[in-house]
Amino acid sequence: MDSWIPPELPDLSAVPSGSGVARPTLELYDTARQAVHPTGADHIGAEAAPRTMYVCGITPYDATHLGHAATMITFDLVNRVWRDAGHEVRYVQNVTDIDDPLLERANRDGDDWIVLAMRETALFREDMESLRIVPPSHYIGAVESIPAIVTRLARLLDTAVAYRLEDGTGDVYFDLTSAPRFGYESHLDRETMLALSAERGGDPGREGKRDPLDPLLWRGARDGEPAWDGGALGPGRPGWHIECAVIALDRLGAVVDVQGGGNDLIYPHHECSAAHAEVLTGVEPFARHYVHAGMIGLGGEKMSKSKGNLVFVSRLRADGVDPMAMRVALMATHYRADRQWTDDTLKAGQERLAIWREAATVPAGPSGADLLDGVRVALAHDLDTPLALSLVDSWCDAALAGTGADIEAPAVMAATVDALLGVRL
Ligand code: 5CA
Ligand code: ZN
Repeated sequence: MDSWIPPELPDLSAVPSGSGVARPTLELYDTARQAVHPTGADHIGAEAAPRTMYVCGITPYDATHLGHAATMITFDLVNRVWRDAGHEVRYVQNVTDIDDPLLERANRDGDDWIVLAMRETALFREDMESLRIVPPSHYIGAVESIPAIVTRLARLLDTAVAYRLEDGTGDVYFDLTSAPRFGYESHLDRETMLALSAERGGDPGREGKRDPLDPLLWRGARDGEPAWDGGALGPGRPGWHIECAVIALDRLGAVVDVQGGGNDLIYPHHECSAAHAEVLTGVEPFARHYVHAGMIGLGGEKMSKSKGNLVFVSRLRADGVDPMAMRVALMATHYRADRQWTDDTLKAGQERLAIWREAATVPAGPSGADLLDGVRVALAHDLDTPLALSLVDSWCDAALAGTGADIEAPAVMAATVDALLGVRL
């Protein structure tokens, strides 16, 4: 499906590096390794190879809240840092445009699920554009991927990795014994997996499964629910985890550099997607880095559709809030931390942005090349935005105090925050 219009990216390659050091390698925390690890370090010819990233996108209802925005900004930073280092980036994001929660919401509101999904996806695109998020190279819906999913599932049925329940529903499950390393990504014990699975769309209590944790691959057609031709599977619709696995495999190959999303997806979603992909290809691990953004909360709880404690990007925009201030506010804290959104968070972002804008207009300031180097190093270290933003603050304070004689520096500062942090002054 269509993504959105890309922001203009200033070219920083003409700015001489202050220290003359080579561009730092992006290091990211990998949930599977439980450590910060350099990206691009684990494969032959990695230096010249394109970087690949799959990010779990929205289920299109209640979009775009600030939690979605924070997660999209996180992976936008990965994209920008890689590009700045000269890498080609192949980036795929999905839209879960068929799933139980989408149908439940459409039923609740008397909406057509297709209209709801199209409306919310359109709103998400607008919000992404306003936040200057570089669009994915492929923006892919689950529905348009059904034929590809069916082909892969047929293979899993043939090889007995998938099994059909014998209760007449036509539901097909993934046999977890085919994935002996299951759990390597999330490191959770079985009890926690059972609890999270029940909470996050799984059905550990379902009768007839070989293992309560076995995830759904194909849901047989039900009265009143949309269904597609599944060939040997029978009519129905795909399960959640297999959608992301197939979209990623089809567009990016058997292994991706980064599998991304919020930390609410660590289990079961990313554990199961990885298991599906690895059984389909025979190659592991599916992702060289499993990268997870912390949850944005409001009023002490995770911002979530089910709780309804949402602040929408579009609402703030309608109230006249500059999306660049939202971006600065969300980057003021580290992406991996679960954090609360308050009025003060936004106010601090707005004040900071105003100072940056003012400083960009001074005739000269401290070295722009040093600032660029500093921001590059900060971001390369697991996207340390608090440090990167404080370096910009320090440069601005000094420039506004009349310190420094670099007449190129105000423009370099503006280009740095634009290209690397996505903030247009
Ligand atoms: N469609 C699935 C992924 S395949 C999904 O989780 N959709 S979502 O609409 O619920 O979330 C979209 C993205 O935003 C996911 O990466 C999710 O992990 C992330 N996300 C959801 N809520 C928050 C939050 N409160 N804070 C940060 N990120 C969030
Ligand atoms: Zn996903």
